Amino acid sequence: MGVVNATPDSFSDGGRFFQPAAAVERGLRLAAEGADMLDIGGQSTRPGATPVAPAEELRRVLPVVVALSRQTDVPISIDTSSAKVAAECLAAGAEAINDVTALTADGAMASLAAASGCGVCAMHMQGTPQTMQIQPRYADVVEEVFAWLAARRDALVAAGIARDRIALDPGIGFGKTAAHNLAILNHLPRYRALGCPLLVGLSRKAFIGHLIGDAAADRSAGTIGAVLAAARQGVEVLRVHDVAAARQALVVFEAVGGLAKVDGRR
Ligand code: HH2
Repeated sequence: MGVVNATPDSFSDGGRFFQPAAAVERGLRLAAEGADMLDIGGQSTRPGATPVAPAEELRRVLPVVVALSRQTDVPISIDTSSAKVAAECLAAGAEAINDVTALTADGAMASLAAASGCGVCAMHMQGTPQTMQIQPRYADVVEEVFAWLAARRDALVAAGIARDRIALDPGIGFGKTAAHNLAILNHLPRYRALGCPLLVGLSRKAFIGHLIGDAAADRSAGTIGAVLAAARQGVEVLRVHDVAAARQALVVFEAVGGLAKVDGRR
């Protein structure tokens, strides 16, 4: 999944693709690089980000969704927690909703997803982007995130969303310390028991800077290390900014036996 941030303030590429034309060009480039899906966002969810009104979010993303759905066959997901934004983007050609609140923030989101038959990604977050990095706390982060995702999966199915249209995401960096993120990334196979495809967004995130002891370093190479580890643990969808690099690494990793230990069959 390639990330297209039509925002002025995203944590790693804020402002670079804020203008619709730049975002469309970025999306087409990620598609050409081999993205299997494009995730279009009009609101940063980085820690402390200021919420954006749905009208402004729509102004940012709708032209991008319209243009990309005309110019590429790669499925488009809309990264939003607003049912109004999601509805307009689905009508314009998006096929999935990626909601970092797991469809809890907007009461109309689950019924929209159920009625439209779109794909859904439900992500775990402790708190909100405004509060989430103020002392996140868990007794057992792996199991608490697991239980929360299981409950959300059940609630979404009860709301009429087909189970095979739901992907679940433990939410790396969303209300988690570096230690919490590492615990989750070391136990990704646990989440297979949820019975839904797993999506993980770890691209360029702060835990990489923390691990190498340099918060300001370029995190591209660290991202690739984490992408390969997640793939080896069976994660189906990897949300990344640099599709070409991730795809090249994954192709080679698989070809040289990197996935072999997953199931022992090869
Ligand atoms: N991470 C970000 C945004 N959306 N969605 C899912 N499902 N999982 C994630 O881990 C995830 C996400 C944050 O990354 P980015 O979009 O690059 O930054 P920003 O929120 O600042 O725009």
